[in-house]
Amino acid sequence: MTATIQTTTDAYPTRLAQPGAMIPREHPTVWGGPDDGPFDAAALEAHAERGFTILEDFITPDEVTAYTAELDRLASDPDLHGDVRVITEKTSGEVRSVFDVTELSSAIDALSRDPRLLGRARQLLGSDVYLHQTRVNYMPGYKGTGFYWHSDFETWHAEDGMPAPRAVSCSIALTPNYPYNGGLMVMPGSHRTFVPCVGETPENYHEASLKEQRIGVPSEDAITEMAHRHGIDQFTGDAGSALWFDCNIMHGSGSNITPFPRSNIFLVFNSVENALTDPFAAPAPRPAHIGRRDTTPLA
Ligand code: 6CS
Ligand code: FE
Repeated sequence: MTATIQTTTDAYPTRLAQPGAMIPREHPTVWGGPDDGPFDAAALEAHAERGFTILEDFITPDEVTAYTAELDRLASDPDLHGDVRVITEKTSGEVRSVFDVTELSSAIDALSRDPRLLGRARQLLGSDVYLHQTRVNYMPGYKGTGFYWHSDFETWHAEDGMPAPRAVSCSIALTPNYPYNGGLMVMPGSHRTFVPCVGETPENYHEASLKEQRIGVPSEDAITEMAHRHGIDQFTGDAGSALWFDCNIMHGSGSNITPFPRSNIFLVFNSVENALTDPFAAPAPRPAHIGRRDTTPLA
């Protein structure tokens, strides 16, 4: 009987029993070049350096109106109440996110295939792409709670089995993102460091983590060190602006105690060459509505 040896080496070990040292990212941030899509050389260089790119007026005011109507429809659709794809706020019970939105909205499905998105995702990832995860976030006024500091890739690596940080998220603002209504904060350049987290992943952890993530978040010491090293930028912009950010950038958002809601469409593109394997640090893969496994190239 020959023992099977774990062959896939884990370049980014996390969910450790003891704190682990930060790991320099061995993979590129930008995989394509200026001839592969709408970003020019300077834009690609800036994205590789900072780990994010803000595009004003990415979609038109009419599109903002149309997608906002879609968000309202999804949040109030009685058929979706109790659906696993609908995540509610821990305290107020208001809708916080709806996952798998391209399955629930043909308009958002069409947006994900729009050349403005597909062209940029393919260029940044240097290959055909598919959607790893889609969601709409509602950060209602007064009751919207934020997301603690984290790297999306840390979760997608540990719980979904994403091998390398070759994924990029596009967050399209459907409401104005002010500095004060729960806007996303990012640490520019932090995507080039992988911050391992301490703590074993509980069974079915996503049922808790999507409301409030406690495991798979970096230590305060690590956040302090990263904040001093990189500083903190905030994604502010009008409705219709888009934030493209690397899967491993350290980010988070505060709660929203203002009357102004913060809603966005969140589309995560993964390279077809970076298909999910077994989770690197979780008992079982998360359901497909959170981490998709169909790598059919988006067209
Ligand atoms: O766990 C996830 O996949 C989700 N959690 C957060 C806080 N951001 C990324 C992603 O949508
Ligand atoms: Fe996130």
